[in-house]
Formats: sequence, structure tokens, C-alpha cells
Amino acid sequence: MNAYKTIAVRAANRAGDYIAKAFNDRDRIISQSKGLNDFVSNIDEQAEYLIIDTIKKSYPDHAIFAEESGHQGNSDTVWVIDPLDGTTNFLRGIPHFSISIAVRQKGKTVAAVVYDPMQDEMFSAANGSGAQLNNKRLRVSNAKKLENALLATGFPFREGQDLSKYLEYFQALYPHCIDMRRAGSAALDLAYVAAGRLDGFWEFGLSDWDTAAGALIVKEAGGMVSDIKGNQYTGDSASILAANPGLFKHFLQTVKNI
Ligand code: 2AM
Ligand code: CA
Ligand code: CA
Ligand code: CA
Repeated sequence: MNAYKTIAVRAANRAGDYIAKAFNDRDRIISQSKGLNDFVSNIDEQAEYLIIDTIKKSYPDHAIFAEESGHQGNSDTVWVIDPLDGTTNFLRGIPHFSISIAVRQKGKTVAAVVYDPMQDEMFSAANGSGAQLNNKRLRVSNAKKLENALLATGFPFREGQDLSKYLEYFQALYPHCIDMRRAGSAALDLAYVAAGRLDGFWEFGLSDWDTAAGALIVKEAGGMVSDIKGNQYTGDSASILAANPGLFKHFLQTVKNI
């Protein structure tokens, strides 16, 4: 196995065990608001510490970019970390959230894991070596039309986000697809596209740490990732679209006049 992926898996397992225990021992959870509709807990912070500690034991010189503690170190190799993706679900006792870890070298993602600790599902990928769920090879679905597609999305919950623009896209897509899910962990939405459980996923306003790992897992499972207009996706893009290649075309065609 890719050496970086091995360490990412180890870090995700360690944080995942910690988060799953805390989920079942709810008195230990202390949550705080970071802004309107935006929460963090002591569990997010401790999970992030455990991930960074695991990485540093093997790669003390690598740089870190993590949601709760920001940037540390300076290196061509950067570990992009969301220690708990789906904190709102976690805090509500809804068992759907994940840990997202990506390894980036000179701007290119080379290894990635998204781990769901409640289902014990480890989604992973290494650049050029495909994507796996636990030890099973992943492949995106082959639904080519929206009419056969189950899509996932995230609503614009952040202050200042353009709800009416979002709803224009929703209105263009929703009548044509099977249904739309809003499950609350963007990293897991991407992993589910890679697994063919979902046919596509789109959202606005995500951050690099939400999508860095999931995007590589989708691509290595044969899927496409871009922004909502079909332009190259970077962690700084204002929107993301991920889908199997056939549906990807139909999706872009459907929203091209918005
Ligand atoms: P987080 O749990 O790491 O903050 C999907 O909309 C993404 O937005 C999630 O992956 C989640 O990442 C983030 N998010 C933050 N606040 C949210 C909220 N109130 N509702 C839904 N998602 C939220
Ligand atoms: Ca957050
Ligand atoms: Ca997140
Ligand atoms: Ca988070």
C-alpha cells in the first residue's frame, strides 16, 4: 500500500475510535458556535490533535492544513485534514459523519481517506492506484441520465451565501432526477459517489478540507470532479460537482443557462 495512505488510514482509525466512543458517551461533548449555524466541539479538536500527532510520528517535516488549527509547517507535502465532517449530525446524535485526510504534494493530491467510524467504512485512494472501500475496489455508477440519478447536495447554510442562486440550480435539477439527499457530510457524499451509492453530488461554499480527500477518491473510482460550470476544481473553487462521466455531461448541460 502507498506509504502515505497507510499513515492516513492509521490516523483516521485512531481519530475514528475516539469520535465513536465520544458519540456514545455524550456527556463528554462540549460544543461551541464558530458563527451562524457553524459549530465545533472539544471532540473535533481532540480528533484533530490525534490525527496530526499520528502524522508527525512518521513525517515530522511535513506541513499540515487542518480545519480547526489552520496551517503549520512549510513543506512541499501538505496533509489536508477535516477531523470531523458533519459536526452538526454528530452533535445531534445522528450517526452520519466522517474524518477526511488528504496528502498533497506540490499541489497534487496523492493519497486520501474518508472514514465513517460508525459504519467502520474506510474509503481510500492513492493517485493512479484506484479507490477502495475497506479492501474492495470502488467504481462509480453508470447512470447516464438525471432521470436515473440519485443526487446529493448541501444547502447554503452559511451567512451571506446566495440562497436564490442555489435554488435556481435546485429547480433546474430536482424535477429531472430520482431524488436529492442532504445528508450533512460532504466528504461522505463524495465517497458515496465513488462507491456508486449516489450518482452525483453538488454544493456551494465548501472548503479545501471538506473535499480534498473525497475528490481524489471519486476520480480514482472513475468519476469526474469540477466546479458547477465544468471548470477545473481546486480546493478554493466556490462550487463542486462530482459524478460519473456520463451523468456529469448531462448535469452540466442541464444547468448551463443558469
Ligand atoms: P463540518 O461538519 O466539518 O463543519 C456540508 O454542507 C458541509 O458543511 C459539511 O461537510 C460540514 O462540515 C459543513 N457544515 C458546517 N456547518 C454546517 C451546517 N450548519 N449544516 C450543514 N453543514 C455544515
Ligand atoms: Ca466545521
Ligand atoms: Ca467539513
Ligand atoms: Ca469539520
